[in-house]
Amino acid sequence: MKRLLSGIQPTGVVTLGNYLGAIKNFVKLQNELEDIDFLVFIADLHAITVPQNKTELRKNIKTLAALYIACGLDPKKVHLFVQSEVIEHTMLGYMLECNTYIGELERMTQYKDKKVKQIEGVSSSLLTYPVLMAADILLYDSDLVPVGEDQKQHLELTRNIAIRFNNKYGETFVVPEPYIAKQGARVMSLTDPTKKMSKSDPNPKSYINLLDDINIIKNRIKSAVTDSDGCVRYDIVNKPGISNLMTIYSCITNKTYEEIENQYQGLGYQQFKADLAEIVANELTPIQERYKELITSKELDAILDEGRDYASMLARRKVSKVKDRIGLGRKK
Ligand code: ATP
Ligand code: LTN
Repeated sequence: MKRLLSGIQPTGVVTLGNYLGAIKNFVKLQNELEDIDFLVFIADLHAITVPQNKTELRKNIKTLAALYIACGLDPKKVHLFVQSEVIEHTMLGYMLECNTYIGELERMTQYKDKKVKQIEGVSSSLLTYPVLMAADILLYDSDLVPVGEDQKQHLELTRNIAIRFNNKYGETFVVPEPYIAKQGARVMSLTDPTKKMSKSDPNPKSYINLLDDINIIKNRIKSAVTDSDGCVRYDIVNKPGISNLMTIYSCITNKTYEEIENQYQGLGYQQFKADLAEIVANELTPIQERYKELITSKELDAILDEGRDYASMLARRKVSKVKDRIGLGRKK
């Protein structure tokens, strides 16, 4: 049996980028892979590496949990939980920090990017963020970690930490593999297709919030930045805007770029965008409906309780083993 694990931070809204790059792939893996144990969590401890508003954070945790299920994660197949409810994440994080060098952390691109955006100073947890992420993964002996391309460097570090620990203390951790879906790994901004679509972008027109009004979503697609040559052709270098929209089209319909190009030959961008707006709307409408049912139901809490209990059971066992390897506490 293979174990899969992934997490998303409950910061701000959930975008079409998060959906196509992460959540939709989780659903696909859940449905296609056999004999797997799949854990998905809401990375609230990661979220507080940068300042968060207390009320917003609480709301975002619940919203993300409901959205995961609304997007198709099946609680019978996946254990869904909130990271901070399994305290072993921080315990293992600390033990791994003792085996990670500051130089390795200072090299992380995400740290360098986020560091310069901080107004109130840079928290030490922003630097140690990837070690907590390594702990999330190694705690459960995860074999496969489905993430977007931007997380590849963190996965590489996780592998290095695991190998280093195993060499020093004896075989303790499974060395995980990243699983990066070929398509949807990088959905770009609708206003600047050379930048990734990001929920922290100050311009809301640059992204699609999964829970936005459907008409707003359609308009965002219709007004997305493209070039002026009017030919629906995939060319990421010279036509990044239309190529990005084709990626979205292809991810939802499973049509290849070639099929899309043939379908829209001579038809121009207006028709293509109008169709894509409908395709995205049809994908998101049932998700929004299910979300509305879930967010007020008791079902959601029951799902998160089950996930927490299952994850805690695995995590407790692992931490006890790691402490023993290091020589912490008293011998049992
Ligand atoms: P921010 O942009 O504020 O850094 P984010 O939107 O990248 O946040 P995360 O919580 O860091 O959100 O990412 C959640 C998951 O969604 C990750 O697996 C990430 O790789 C994926 N993801 C995020 N943005 C995109 C995107 N534009 N295209 C594809 N996948 C994405
Ligand atoms: N760092 C990731 C979220 C994340 C994660 C993880 C993903 C935290 N812990 C463990 C996979 C496995 C992000 O920012 N997208």
